[in-house]
Amino acid sequence: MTIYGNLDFVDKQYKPKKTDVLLNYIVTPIKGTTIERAAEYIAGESSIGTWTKIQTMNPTIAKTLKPHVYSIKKNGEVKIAYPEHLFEPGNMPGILSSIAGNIYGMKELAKLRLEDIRFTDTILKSFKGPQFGIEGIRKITKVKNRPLLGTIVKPKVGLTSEQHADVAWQAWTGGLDVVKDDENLTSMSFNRFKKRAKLTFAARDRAERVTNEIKIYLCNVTAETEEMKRRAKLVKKLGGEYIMIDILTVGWAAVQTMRDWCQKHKMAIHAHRAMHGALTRDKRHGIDMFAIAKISRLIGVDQLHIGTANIGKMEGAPDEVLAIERMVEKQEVFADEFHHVLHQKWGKIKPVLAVASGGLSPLSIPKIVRLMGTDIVMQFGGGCHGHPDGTFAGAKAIRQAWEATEKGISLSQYAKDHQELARALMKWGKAKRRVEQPKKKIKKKAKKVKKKVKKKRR
Ligand code: CAP
Ligand code: MG
Repeated sequence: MTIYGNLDFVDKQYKPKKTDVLLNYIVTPIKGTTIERAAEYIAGESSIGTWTKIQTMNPTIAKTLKPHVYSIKKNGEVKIAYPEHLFEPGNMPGILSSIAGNIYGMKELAKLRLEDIRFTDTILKSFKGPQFGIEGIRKITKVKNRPLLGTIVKPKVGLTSEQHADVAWQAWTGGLDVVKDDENLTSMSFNRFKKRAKLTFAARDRAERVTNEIKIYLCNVTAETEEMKRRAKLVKKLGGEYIMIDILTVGWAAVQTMRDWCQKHKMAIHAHRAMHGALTRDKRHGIDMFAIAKISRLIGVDQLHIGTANIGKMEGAPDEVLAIERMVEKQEVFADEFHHVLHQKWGKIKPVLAVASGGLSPLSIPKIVRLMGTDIVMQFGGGCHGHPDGTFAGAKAIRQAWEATEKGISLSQYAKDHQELARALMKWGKAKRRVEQPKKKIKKKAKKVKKKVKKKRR
């Protein structure tokens, strides 16, 4: 197909090189357009082509910069190999303007989803990756081999700075390691950033003295980039070890700027993914959370929200969330046709600590640990402050639910002599029991039927 003159991009015999950036797309052409034709359009528009043959094209450009569509499947899965010279190392916005830019707007495509990117060594080396990695985070928090237990101050927005600091105090002294600002809490008239940071870090310092444990405050600096630097500087001055950033609403360029700032000031980055749903929900359109997580690790966040594998309130199937967790934690990720995942070696890029958050309560802990392991941060907003006896009791219930899980004791058993957990089970277990009740009844009925059948046989 020579849409772009003699720039055929589809070449199923092409063998990708180590110096190719590989892309995995799911392509849904409009009626009347074949996948091959759609693939030609994508490869051309994301690299050196345009809608018609141009006189200014020359053979050198075509030879050195032309991408190759090397795999097309009936389900619309298209793999494209881009020579890495097409991209500016170290410039994530630039890379995305090619591989996730104009192509989304092409009329020939009904839908387009970017599933995964395989970065080359040159591109990997041009980004910092996480400053601390999982090991480094465990050194900062002195939490050796259990999940970090945290909360998000609720209501999301609305408390005064004094009230915010008090809720944080209750959570830390109740037993949680981490207190986080909510993603939409920045600096409001009733809760200015400066005052909140000062009062909450003061509460953190008191809580550390009282509990003799390291306590972490994830202070949300999300704002215009220069303002983020000013807020991060205050966090540093107040003794903070982390800054929290809503990475998608601030944008990748700002995340790169703050990653460089954090290198200089030895600060960790907690990455919230608010707005990801606009990109990730439609499984045949947008950008997969897998690719967003990969970009986040490459730029260098230290902690990243990846979902709760359907245990909490947010969408995200278990196998997808677990594939993301493996990719952010391991040094090599193997190709997985089912998840459209490309083989990726991470070289010296450190791992990211996965964050499970959203709709969790103390009752979720055994399942989360079973599914996602213990190299995670678990965060409970409503599942802490919604405890019938308040935040302090909610924090204790979360800690107790972890202790039970660690000891291999059922929550109901452990609740017999842990009042706060008992009260959490009362509140959130009922909903669960209501749902589960019919199943138990079915089991009882099945047993009765079995007994009857046995009797008859005698
Ligand atoms: C959780 C949360 C987090 C979500 C984000 C919220 O609160 O603070 O932002 O976890 O979702 O605002 O919903 P709850 P994800 O514990 O009260 O649900 O982690 O999937 O990005
Ligand atoms: Mg939130």
